[in-house]
Amino acid sequence: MGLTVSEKIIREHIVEGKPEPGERVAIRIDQTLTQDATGTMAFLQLEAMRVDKCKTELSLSYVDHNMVQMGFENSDDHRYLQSVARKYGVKFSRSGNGICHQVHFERFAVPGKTLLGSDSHTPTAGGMGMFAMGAGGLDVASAMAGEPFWITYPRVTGIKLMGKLEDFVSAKDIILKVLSILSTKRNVDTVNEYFGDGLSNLTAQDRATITNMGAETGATTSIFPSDEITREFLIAQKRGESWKLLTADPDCVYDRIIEIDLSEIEPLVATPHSPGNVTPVSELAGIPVDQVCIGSCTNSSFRDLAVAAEILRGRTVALNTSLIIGPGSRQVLSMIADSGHLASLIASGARVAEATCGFCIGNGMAPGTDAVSLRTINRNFEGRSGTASAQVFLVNPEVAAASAITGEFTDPRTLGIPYPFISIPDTFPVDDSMIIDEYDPETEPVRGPNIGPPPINEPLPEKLIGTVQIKVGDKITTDHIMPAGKRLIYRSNIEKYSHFVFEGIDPAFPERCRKNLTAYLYNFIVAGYSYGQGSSREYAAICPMHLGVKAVFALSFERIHTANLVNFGILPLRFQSRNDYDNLETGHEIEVLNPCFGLAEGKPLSVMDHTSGHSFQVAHDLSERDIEMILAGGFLNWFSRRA
Ligand code: MIC
Ligand code: SF4
Repeated sequence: MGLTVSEKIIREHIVEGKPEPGERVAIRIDQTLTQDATGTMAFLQLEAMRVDKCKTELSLSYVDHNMVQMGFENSDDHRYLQSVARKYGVKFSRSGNGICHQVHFERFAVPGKTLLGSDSHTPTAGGMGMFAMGAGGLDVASAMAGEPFWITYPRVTGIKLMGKLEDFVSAKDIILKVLSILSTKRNVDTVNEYFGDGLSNLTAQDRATITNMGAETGATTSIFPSDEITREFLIAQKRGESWKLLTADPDCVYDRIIEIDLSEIEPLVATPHSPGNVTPVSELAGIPVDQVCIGSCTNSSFRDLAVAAEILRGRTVALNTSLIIGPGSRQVLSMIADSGHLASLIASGARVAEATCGFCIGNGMAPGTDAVSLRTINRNFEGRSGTASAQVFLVNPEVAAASAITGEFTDPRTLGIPYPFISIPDTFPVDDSMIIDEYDPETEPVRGPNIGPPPINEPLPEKLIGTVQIKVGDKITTDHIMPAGKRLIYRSNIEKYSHFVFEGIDPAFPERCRKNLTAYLYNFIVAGYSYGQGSSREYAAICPMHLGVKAVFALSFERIHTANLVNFGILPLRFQSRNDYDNLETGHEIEVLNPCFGLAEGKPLSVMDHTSGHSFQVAHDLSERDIEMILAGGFLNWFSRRA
């Protein structure tokens, strides 16, 4: 039987386990990437692992998230990251060089290789046939230390694209269409793999937009084959030698096939507050728009900004609308400058931001109260923009530009202008001078006062008794658990950051947890389906751990967050019936009976609810290795014991 692209890469990298869907397998990681908001913790953890050198073929440390620098904290983190990169022989992409995923795609991604990144949009590199996954910082640190990465051998969803997109419809609409079919739930341990004749009409960057935002489905990754179009892109980046042909075998078997006729897609929009709420733009036409943001790792390539510039050429941004442009990389910025597109954006009244995540992570450009903000980014979780009451809609660059002109939701096909033709150059201006490549094991990392030691948990206690401190519903994202935006400065300071756990839902949560700990009681979280969607930020596990949370009870969990919980010694436990979820309320005092013994036996665990008198069982999907880790109190304890 033939193999899919995903299976080919996994099988080539497998070091342990059976290559069968549902089985746990360990794979070799060729490349890693980290970014500054998750990287400081990842490198502190790498230091704690006491290795002498980074063991991957290539590891990159990017500075792109925490760029606001209102105090010393972010700059200190960047200085630490630069020095620690030199200590371990990791390449360092300086601030200003661009967003990690865009720069990695341009300069380092390689078809057929594996990439692990401490950012959930690492699958961007899947646009050129790389098996690229997001993970918590600790997993990326352990890959840098030479450890393989454990995944569940995935089921592969084949997404067949046929035909060609109409004018003013672009790659963003394809992934929105996919999200409207797959939704943001129940895709854990699957891979979205693209095939079909429609691929010949999609550039490498179009494909990267699709694999980038595929993260919102919750799949392990998304991937395209590596073909002639990939080769042309790599040649244009002066990296032709990195190319190899990589396609699925004609007789490969997908777990499920979704067929999409590209010519039938119209401009789409994801409405608040989930990337999965997809509807045609035409249905919202006329709604006033206060802000338009074009950029982020999803839609900030040369084509995306050039098409927006051409739609805006000779026109002015509407009176009550603010337009912000965020180029994806220094390469993109220099290209739009050289081609004159930047001048037309500036002339239209756009505010041009630096090549960073910026507004996408709520770092500046927060919309006004109740404002409508149209963004080309990948996530519209409530409050992520920095304004709790803002309504954020996700659209393609064409819709964004058209709406910036009219000041209201506009289907760009109604503007009455021809679709601008953007020719992609045969060669891109390559300049890697902002990437530092040094190795000196004697380097002493520079630590500012905000940088604390990596937090360590205690082994799992024999007696697990405590209080349910919060009960939440379905699709709770890691943005809900650990807010970013103005709280980002505390990423290196767990004691401070942990004051903001569940800030937007229940700001008193941390205080209740702390109080309970003084009474020698532990804390628990109760959740519905798809707990831990979105960002890979391991702080959504670390900070609850710091507050004495020992278990999360949920109807289901997302992949990256489950791994993060295990890495920090928190039990991810699954309700076996909806009834049990319904019966368990905030404030209930509960006891997990014989947790250590039960886990070691590999059985479901029994829980006694002392408040209601109800008892129930919870299941888990933990491997033997996960159980060892939880019993030890997390990865770092487990790793040092093993060493
Ligand atoms: C995001 O898009 O949510 C982030 C910010 O890039 C995160 C990483 C983080 O929280 O630092 C992600 O996607 O993993
Ligand atoms: Fe940065 Fe936004 Fe991309 Fe996350 S999704 S890496 S915050 S640009």
